[in-house]
Amino acid sequence: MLYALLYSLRDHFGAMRLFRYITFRGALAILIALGISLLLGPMLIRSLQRLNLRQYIREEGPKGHQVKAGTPTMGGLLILAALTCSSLLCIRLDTPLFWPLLFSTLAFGGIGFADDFLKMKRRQNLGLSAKQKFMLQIAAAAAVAVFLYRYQATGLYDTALTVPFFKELHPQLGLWFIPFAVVVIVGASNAVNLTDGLDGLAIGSTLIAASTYAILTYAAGNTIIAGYLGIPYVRDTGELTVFAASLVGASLGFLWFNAHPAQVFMGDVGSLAIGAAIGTLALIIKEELLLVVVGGLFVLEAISVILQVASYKSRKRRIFRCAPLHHHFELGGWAETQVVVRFWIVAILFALMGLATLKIR
Ligand code: 57M
Repeated sequence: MLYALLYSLRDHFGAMRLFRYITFRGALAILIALGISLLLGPMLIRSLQRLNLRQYIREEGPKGHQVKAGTPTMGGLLILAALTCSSLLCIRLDTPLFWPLLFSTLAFGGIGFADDFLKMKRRQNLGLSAKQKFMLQIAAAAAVAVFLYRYQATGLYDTALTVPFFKELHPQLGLWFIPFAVVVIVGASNAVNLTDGLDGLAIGSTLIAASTYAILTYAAGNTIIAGYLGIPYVRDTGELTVFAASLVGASLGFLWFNAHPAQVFMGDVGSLAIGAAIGTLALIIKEELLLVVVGGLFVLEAISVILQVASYKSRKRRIFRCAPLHHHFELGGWAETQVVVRFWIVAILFALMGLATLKIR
């Protein structure tokens, strides 16, 4: 919006030329999202407390978590407000693929909101049924997947897969792109959701993944950089760097309040939305398989649950003290902040590996 309003004034105020640059508007988006978060955060936390939208802690959880009972949740509303306002202000609104990306983020946020709200209303940690939640997620992801599939008719998008390390390999998925895209978006959303189990863990990991995808998006939207790196050039996606930057700013802002001891949890409204945003962005810039590397921490957390459930169902024995992985280390004697910061270090290593694959092709 600011681009449309201010760039046209460049003849009168030379500084307005800056609004032409994605990097400038990206930096501005970080600051605006951070500012909105820090400004609205205390008010939102007070409102959540007043409305008694507080976390119910499951008894079977780690004993140390009982002290967290009563912490306000649904703080993801703050993340979505900062992300949406900052993006709308700083991005060029004539960017076609911004709208399915924003739809995916807010649709998953809406599913999470419904789940959180029902949990609070029922005064227990049971919101939507797993089946209801899953069906709604598939429906929302399918809408985005079908849009992207049909969008390739414009010649501005290709459903062919990008395979890390194999520059020449671009298997055409055709109609299979739709179920594949649904798996990417729903998988990313639930992986972030599972990760959100310790103060600052999910939002700090999001900050790392969003920063990495801001770099990848800028590269994918720039013909020269994309050509040099041998990655797909996806026209008009450079603007989506501003969306990723807004997510970086919103993550920094939420981390201010979610750092241990957390004043607020993001709730499913935040975790489902964040995962959908990152998954959809990865699909749009054709770096969907790279998401497994860049979002490696989220993948590890999800795999730990899959292995634990499979092992318990088949052998009646657990592999981990408790899944997801962060609880295994917490029950092993690591302090919560030790688990979180060490998991952030692992997330940074995964992100660096993801960036390194760009040249190794
Ligand atoms: C999402 N939610 C946190 C908070 C946050 C199949 C099974 C693995 C499912 C999984 C599960 O329930 N996942 C739900 C994780 C919860 O956080 C709330 O949920 C939102 C995110 N969706 O925003 O509102 C708890 O996490 C803690 N927390 C913090 N700080 C934060 O900033 O301390 C969250 C954010 C909060 C708070 O205690 O209440 C969660 O952990 O439920 N289940 C689990 O993760 C459970 N694992 C488990 O049952 N493992 C089993 C089997 C099923 C694999 C096993 O290992 O045998 C653990 N979580 C809980 N209790 N609460 C352990 C038991």
